[in-house]
Amino acid sequence: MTLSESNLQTAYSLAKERYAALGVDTEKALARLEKVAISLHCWQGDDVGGFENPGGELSGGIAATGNYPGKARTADELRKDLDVVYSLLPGSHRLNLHAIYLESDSKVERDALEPRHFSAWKDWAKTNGHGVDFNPTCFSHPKSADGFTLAHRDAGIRKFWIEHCIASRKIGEYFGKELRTPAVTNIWIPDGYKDSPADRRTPRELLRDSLDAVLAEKIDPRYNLDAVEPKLFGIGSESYVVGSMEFYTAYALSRKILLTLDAGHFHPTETIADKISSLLIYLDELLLHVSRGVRWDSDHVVTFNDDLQAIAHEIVRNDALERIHIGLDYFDASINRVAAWTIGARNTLRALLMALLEPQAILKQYEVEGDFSSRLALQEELKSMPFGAVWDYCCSTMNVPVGMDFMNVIKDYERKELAKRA
Ligand code: RNT
Ligand code: ZN
Repeated sequence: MTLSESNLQTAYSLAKERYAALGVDTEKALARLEKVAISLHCWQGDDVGGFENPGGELSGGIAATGNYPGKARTADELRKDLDVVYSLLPGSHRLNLHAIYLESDSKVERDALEPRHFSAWKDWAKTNGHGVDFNPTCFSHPKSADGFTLAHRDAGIRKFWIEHCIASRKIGEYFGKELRTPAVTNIWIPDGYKDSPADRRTPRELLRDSLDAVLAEKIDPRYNLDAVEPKLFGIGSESYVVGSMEFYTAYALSRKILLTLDAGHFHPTETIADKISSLLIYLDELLLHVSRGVRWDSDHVVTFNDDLQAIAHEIVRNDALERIHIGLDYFDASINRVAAWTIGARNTLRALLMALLEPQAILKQYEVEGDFSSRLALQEELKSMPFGAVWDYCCSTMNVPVGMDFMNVIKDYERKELAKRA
């Protein structure tokens, strides 16, 4: 570490004093941050490949680009990589698993998946204290080759995907029971058209009916929570996506399930931060896929940008840390994958800490008084407050590397482990 322990303490004490002057208790903020569990997306570790069909092509209008060496080839390798990531994050975090990350000696069709195909994940999660979230994989499969799944016009194909989603909810329930924390099982499907459809309505009616069939069986919310994820467009579904924001917002509201907001799924200048307060008035809980679109839904590593800060601030301002499940969703194959995970996750935590350090009471008071000059002045001053010192202190007291030191761990792991993978 470049900073001595005593300097780190001093920097924190000074920061604490500055925040206290604004009525913000840094200790309270740190205690709240400690309880936040980020759901790490397993698919960053192997470019959304999974273990159902090693070497299979990624489809469904999403793409991982790059060929940085070291991608996980087996579930054991993936868990090993994840262990490194978790060791570099302050706090205790979750795993977000996709159905194609099953483990089985023989081929299992997706509509026949069972909890036992995930028992090694369950054991590992139990040992390490991770909650697990789950996702049916409705892409990268011959039955999704024409771009349609739950909204397919062929009843047989719809049935296959309905069965897969039902199996996925049961796997979510299994994780929830075993790990004593509900799994959020999130349904995202690629269904849509490259070019202007003649009929936008029928696929949406089919999707509604398929989802109703998937959700027909009630599962105890202590074990499994259901979520649906809208999207504006994908590669090959530029003109029309069946599961749009309006479709799923109305669906989630009417069926009392969760709505997922992925930061990369909207118009390029549209951010998800402003959607949170509206949706929380009507929906009990949300799931976020924190991501970063660059020009399109490119799933870049989450950086500490304005969008991320705005999302974190809205979660905190709405006092919604318990109602919003925070997951990450990106896949960058052009850099060290362990670093990609760690950088995005650390940024998300860092943004939440910054939000927890906001002097909400003063800002709100300025607003109520109509003193918008002071509101703006303070908002801008906050940007250069010594919040980095609080973050460093947080890392140090939670025994994870401070500053760039986490990269030493990753470089070391790259030399000893990742470099050996062909
Ligand atoms: C795709 C969605 C979806 C996927 C994962 C792999 O646009 O964001 O969440 O990224 O299911
Ligand atoms: Zn997503």
